[in-house]
Amino acid sequence: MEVQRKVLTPEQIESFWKDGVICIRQLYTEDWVTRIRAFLDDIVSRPSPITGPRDPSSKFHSDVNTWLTNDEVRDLVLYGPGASVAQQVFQSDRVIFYYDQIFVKEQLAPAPTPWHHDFTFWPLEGNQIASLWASVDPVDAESSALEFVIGSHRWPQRFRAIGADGSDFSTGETLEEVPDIDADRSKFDIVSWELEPGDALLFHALTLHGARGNRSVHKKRRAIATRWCGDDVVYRPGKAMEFYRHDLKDGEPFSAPVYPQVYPGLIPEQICARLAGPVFPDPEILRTTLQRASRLNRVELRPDPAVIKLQASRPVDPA
Ligand SMILES: O=C(O)CCC(=O)C(=O)O
Repeated sequence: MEVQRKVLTPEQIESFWKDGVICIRQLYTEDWVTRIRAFLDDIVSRPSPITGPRDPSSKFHSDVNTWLTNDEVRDLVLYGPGASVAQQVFQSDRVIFYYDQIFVKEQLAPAPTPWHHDFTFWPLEGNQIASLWASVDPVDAESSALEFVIGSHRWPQRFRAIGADGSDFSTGETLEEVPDIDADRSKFDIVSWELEPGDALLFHALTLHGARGNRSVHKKRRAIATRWCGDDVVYRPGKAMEFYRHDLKDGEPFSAPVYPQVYPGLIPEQICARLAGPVFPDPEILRTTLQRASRLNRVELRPDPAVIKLQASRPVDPA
């Protein structure tokens, strides 16, 4: 499959570093939008092994690492325009894919996305870390447009990692509370965009962002974020929940079969397992993560027990 590239202007690259977020109009072709729409609906009805069975009454659906089990998401990651735009803002020799996350807010889904930055959730260190977020539905303030605090990626603070459901992913570090931005929004330089399907937002891992619930009676807001890293990113264990086995050691350049190099090209021995079939979470790591989560009584994850059993005897990752 041919890799899609999109050329950013020098102004867009400069704005990314100055503001911490840019809007890239019509990044995804109509064909990609159709495919993304189809796989988002598919994932909502058949969640990944990490997320497990869904609560049918919920109007908010999130899932992670779906590229490892869904071939359509895999193709978007490996052959879509994400790696190309990340490379241009990072100006790096290599671009590594970290993971994908879906955020589907149905009509009148009340849940806001609390203000946060992503950096403190992730076992990474470096400055070349960004997410590419896009919705396959038109988005406006009513239908849960993402909002960003301009320039917050240049602030010195690192904030507590609180998930959308209130789960606290912060580890031993001393982290500050995210400021109460909604208490006085005039103190902050907040930006958001009305988007059409195909448009995308590229934002730095330290940029504070959030969204209100979906107040639209008519519009769903079906979105996917893909997360990308450049040359300066290293692995820092213990910062977040992990689900997959890899051989990365503290401080090593961030890349592994479950975090593959995509730019300047795939590395055959790294990507072969995923091209050969789905890659499931490591049962042992998943169990430990779940035990930790339930011990802390912080996070509710409901992986599909059948998948854990199925995978118990299957090596996940040849690295
Ligand atoms: O789509 C949303 O509501 C949240 C997106 C988000 O927080 C992210 O992609 O990091």
